[in-house]
Amino acid sequence: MSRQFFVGGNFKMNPNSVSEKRALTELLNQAHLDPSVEVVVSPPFLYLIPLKEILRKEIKIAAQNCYFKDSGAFTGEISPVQLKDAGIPYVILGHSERRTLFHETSEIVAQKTKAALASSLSQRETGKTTEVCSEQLKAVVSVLSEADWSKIVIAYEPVWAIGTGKVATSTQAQETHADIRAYLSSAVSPAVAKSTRIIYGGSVNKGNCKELSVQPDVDGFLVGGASLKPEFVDIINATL
Ligand code: G2H
Repeated sequence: MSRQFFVGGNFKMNPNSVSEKRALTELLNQAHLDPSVEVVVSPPFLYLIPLKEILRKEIKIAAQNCYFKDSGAFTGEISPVQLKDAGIPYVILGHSERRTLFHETSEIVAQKTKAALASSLSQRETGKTTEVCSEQLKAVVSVLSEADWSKIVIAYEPVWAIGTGKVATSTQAQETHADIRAYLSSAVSPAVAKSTRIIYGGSVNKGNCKELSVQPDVDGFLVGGASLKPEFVDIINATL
């Protein structure tokens, strides 16, 4: 089964002004984007609906977080049910910034992933990459059935490459992606391993995206800083 190339723009806590937001929207609306790529942008909560309304329809929108309860007294949180109701088909869960700055554990991420799926929403220098990936995936695997995986895209982001300008080499990325796929094969099933998209994140830019995109187990990107710039279009079109 061939996996559709996926490019996500993780805007994080940006942009900071309406004019920046407008410029970004115009850029994406006017650019030629490879129609075979699934493009998803993830702005802060405040801009989810406005962006959904003004962006061209083939670009999907993702939230950057959600809680694992449907509703209730959880000040400052948003539920997967609310995202679904607003027509937001994706949510980024388990980003390392959430884990580090907001103390989200793998168990919390697993609970959130399970809750998001129930609503039908659609680490190398230390030598611990495989261990960290397995620990984080294990928590998710333990709460999901085989059927749920069609709605999941896994992002591998080495923490040392996030916003640092330091990108994994294509060989490093390929090795880790292959390891993650092998883990899925043994922990879930070979079919799920074959069909699940595993994307790379961490200082992706227009200079390094092409080489990464040709690696057999790299199925797309999660782009931070560069998703706020015109080069995001080059990254979306990396495989053209
Ligand atoms: C990693 C990535 C997007 P950046 O967090 O999630 O950000 O491309 O800025 O390293």
